[in-house]
Amino acid sequence: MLDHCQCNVHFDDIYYSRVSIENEVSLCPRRNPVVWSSDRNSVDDGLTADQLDFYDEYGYIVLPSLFSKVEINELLHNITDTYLPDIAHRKDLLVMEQNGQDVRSAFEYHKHPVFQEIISDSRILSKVEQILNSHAYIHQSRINFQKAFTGQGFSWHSDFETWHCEDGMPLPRALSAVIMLDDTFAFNGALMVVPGSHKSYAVSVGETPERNWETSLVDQRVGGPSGQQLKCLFEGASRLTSRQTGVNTCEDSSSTPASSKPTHGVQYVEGLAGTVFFFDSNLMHGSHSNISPLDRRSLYMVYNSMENQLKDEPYCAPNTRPERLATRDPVWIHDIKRD
Ligand code: 6CS
Ligand code: FE
Repeated sequence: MLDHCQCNVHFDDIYYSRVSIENEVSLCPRRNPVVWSSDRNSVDDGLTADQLDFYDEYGYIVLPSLFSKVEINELLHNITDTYLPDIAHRKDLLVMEQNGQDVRSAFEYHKHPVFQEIISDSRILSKVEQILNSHAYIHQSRINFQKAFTGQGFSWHSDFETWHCEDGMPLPRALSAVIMLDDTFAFNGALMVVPGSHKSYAVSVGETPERNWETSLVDQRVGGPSGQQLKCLFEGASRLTSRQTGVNTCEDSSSTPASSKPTHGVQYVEGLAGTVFFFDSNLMHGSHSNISPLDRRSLYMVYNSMENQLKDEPYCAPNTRPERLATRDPVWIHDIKRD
């Protein structure tokens, strides 16, 4: 395995992306840890050593029944009866579906008083801080509605690619915790992940347009992987190179013989309401549209390490995104009360 990533010409930024032409190597091994602590000591409300190993290897973990039905109903009540009415005048916090009728996402709920408990709930925060091996703060919060019949999907992407390029997040030392608010099945739009894909960084082609965020949250046009990169990730390869042949080929970074190479494929993340799904910021994921009669609502909390706070300038975009999409105000870090 090469110990030097030749992904791009920007050697001062190992996660540079949104290049104008396809480079020699466009899929390169991750250069930072996934689980940032080196020990596997038990932590109150933390993950077990086996769970941490699973998260490290596959980039996600699904924990059923972390919240009770009563708690989920209370969250739903806070969303529909308090939060949405309270932000009715803040159209900037809402992202609508392309039909213009249905709310697709509502952002920045973590600043509202009714959600202070949930963002600091130790069932989530302890696991997050254990993985990140540091204190954490909310980088972004949003409620996804994926409404029955009309909720649209999302094309394949790595969140970190966007947070690095557009928000100035230095390293993939962040993760999402997702509370399933509805029973979630493959048929109502469950997120699809490529297990193991978090260990490769897919450099994308295409420069970030001005004010990209105005469209990217409905339809991401830059930052996503190519078909070839995805194919390699599905196959478990961590490099994509055209160096010798001029033809893109997948390369395994290990010395594993081709015949026993891991095939990661795609996994649906299913679970009943109350399940919590944690996934690494660089895990490749996407979803189908929901044409079923069942809503698939979920509460996203994106936690970033306190030691990985955003730079003033984005790495590969003309301007930074608004606070509602990328928190820069550390007050939200320190105000979180621990149990
Ligand atoms: O642009 C963002 O920050 C968001 N977009 C997607 C598709 N996923 C994660 C992230 O919240
Ligand atoms: Fe995402």
